[in-house]
Amino acid sequence: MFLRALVSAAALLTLAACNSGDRAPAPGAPTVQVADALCRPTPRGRQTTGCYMTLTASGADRLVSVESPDANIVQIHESRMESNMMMMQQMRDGMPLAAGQATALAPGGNHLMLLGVKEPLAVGDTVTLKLIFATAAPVEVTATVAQPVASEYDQTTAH
Ligand SMILES: [Cu+2]
Repeated sequence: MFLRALVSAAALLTLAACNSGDRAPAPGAPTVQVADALCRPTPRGRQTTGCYMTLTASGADRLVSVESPDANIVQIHESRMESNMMMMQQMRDGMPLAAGQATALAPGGNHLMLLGVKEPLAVGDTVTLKLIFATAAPVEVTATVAQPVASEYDQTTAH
């Protein structure tokens, strides 16, 4: 009787250890879907470029930070008009994501900024981006290097 209790206690411990090592999200845990990830080619002689995509979170969340093996730093930027000039600045608290609603990172709006790109990026290359959220599990995406659909904004700035 005593031995049996010991054995089942050991089995429970093993199970607990397995569960804590397993990082799969619990059923019903929030997730973020990423679509149409794209980075611009790096302008000649520059190590900076912009990346765009569409994020849809299952529950209210926040894109907190982004990492890439292909750039030293990735920042989340917002664009705004100031005295007729398109200015951009880092969103230090990240970018909020409303539940079930597609949020675009797009030319002329919010975007990801790669700083210190390690190898020049040409059309057809890919960039690996790891998106880190406040609640959802991180998502790794492979962005294609391509020119985004032309917009007015494209004529005045590199991103
Ligand atoms: Cu920027």
